[in-house]
Amino acid sequence: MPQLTGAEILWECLVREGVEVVFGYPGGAIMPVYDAMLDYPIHHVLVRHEQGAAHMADGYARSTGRVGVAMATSGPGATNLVTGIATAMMDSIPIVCITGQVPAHLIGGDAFQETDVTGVTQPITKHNYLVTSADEVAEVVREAFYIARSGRPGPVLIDICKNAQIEKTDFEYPDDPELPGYCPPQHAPVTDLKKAAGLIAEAKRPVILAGHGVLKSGAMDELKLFAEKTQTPVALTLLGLGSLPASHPLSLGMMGMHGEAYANNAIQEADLLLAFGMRFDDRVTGNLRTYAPRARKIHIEIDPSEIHKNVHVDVPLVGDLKTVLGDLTPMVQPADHEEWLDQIAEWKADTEARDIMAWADDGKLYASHVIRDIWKHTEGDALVTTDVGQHQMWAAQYYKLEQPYRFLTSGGAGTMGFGMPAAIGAWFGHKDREVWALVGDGGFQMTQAELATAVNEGANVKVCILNNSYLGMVRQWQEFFFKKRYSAVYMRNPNFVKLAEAYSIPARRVETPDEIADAMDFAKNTPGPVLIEFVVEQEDAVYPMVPAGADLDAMIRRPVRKQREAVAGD
Ligand SMILES: Cc1ncc(C[n+]2csc(CCOP(=O)(O)OP(=O)(O)O)c2C)c(N)n1
Repeated sequence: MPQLTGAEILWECLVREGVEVVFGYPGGAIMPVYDAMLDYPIHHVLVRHEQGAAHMADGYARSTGRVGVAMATSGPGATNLVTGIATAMMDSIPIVCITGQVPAHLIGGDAFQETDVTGVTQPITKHNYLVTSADEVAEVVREAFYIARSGRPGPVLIDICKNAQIEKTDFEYPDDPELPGYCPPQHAPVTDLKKAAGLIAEAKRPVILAGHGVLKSGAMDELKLFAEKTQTPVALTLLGLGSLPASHPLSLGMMGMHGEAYANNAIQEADLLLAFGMRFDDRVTGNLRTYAPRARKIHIEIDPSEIHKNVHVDVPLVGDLKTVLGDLTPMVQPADHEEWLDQIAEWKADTEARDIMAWADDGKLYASHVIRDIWKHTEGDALVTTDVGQHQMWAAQYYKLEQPYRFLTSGGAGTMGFGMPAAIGAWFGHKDREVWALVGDGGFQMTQAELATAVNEGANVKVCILNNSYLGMVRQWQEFFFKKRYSAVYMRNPNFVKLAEAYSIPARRVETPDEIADAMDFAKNTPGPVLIEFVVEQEDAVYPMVPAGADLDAMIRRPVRKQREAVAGD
């Protein structure tokens, strides 16, 4: 049996786990690992801030379904990962973060750059490990990857003491992780399936709520089959977008705070909700006391701790969504629900009358128009990442997804600064595909240093800054709920085109709608990173909007065009 250092064992294990790329940043407590790295065929991406590394690993994982890997040194290096780990945790993303730690004999003594990283990350990881000797490395890495990707996926952190990286020990790669207490459920019990089939047979106004779990378990075909057989309309969560093609006649689009009004109306009027791999987040339910008051509820979910957490359900089906739907669909009868679908179509017609796309001719540059045009130019087939704020919601509304795994966005944590590094990570998984990062001027500046990473790696990422010179979503809340008293939301921004040029990134500024097409062609035809700044309407708002905590159907709606013109006097 060969004797290897703990650092070498780590890389041996990463190679065996099929890791192709690691996003990281070195420092004292992880130097033996960086030294050993030179002897292994894994590409290391040197980021400019560890937060960028975590988001890149996350973007890689979201777009490929594989485990993303981020690496950092102890203390501040590790704590810089924290936002990215929390982001991955909230959205169930499989990443493994490897951090250096001070030598085991110094732990607890406030050694230089010592932070209790397993303590800090305990609530924001699916699992974490402190490795104090080289003997533990192989088993821990094997377990970490298995835990990150299985069941409900999530981030796992491995904190490795410096002595454990240096010591030598026998290396043998464990066959299977031994985790007797960890058995993610697969099938739901037949008695529960029968109960669910009974409720489905009685329903006259059913709605499916499709969440991230559809994509996580790869249950897109099963969702479509179930929806078509039972003629049940499908509302999607932000992270569920792409799980059913937007053009499918049963798709209701996004639900929730900035969801389609007719999707929210349908939920409130439904007599049966079928929640598939979603967790009744407050942004999708609004006021829980008045949520879907007439609906019985079936919840298919792999994580038992989600059952009855926010919403009490009539029939929980705990298991893997793809497996459970595969079992359930043959047990249900075909239905047509014609009246119900006609009612929803009526609500939908009213939404279309309010659509800002009907105002495409007023000469102004709206962020939503820009996103719609990016959708057209990329034929809806690009890999799109967003940051957080108004542009994120417009992207969810107007980048109509026909395919899964194309839309990467920080949903649960709502992490500004996510979009651009996530796009770089996603590009590593899909070098053949167009990758567009749609970011706000605020969020972009949180991780803009990763422009250097994009240049160094030649990442073919098109960065679109939707610049409204405001922290737009906060401004919108101040407009709606704080009597337009704007507080700390105006942004005096740098010249983004010059900034890009400082990184040798080709860049353009777009100020009018007729410049969009040219800029898109320029971005598409220029290899490597490109930056386009769109100077958009400053005080546009995202509609509809359910005020936080309000009833789901108490939406603030965009006025229909005639009403708006009367108000504006134009
Ligand atoms: C790290 C972080 N800090 C603060 C917030 C709160 N927040 C949510 S949206 C938003 C404004 C975003 O502004 P910008 O990036 O310019 O995008 P816009 O809303 O204008 O599209 C803020 C500050 C957040 N989500 N994340």
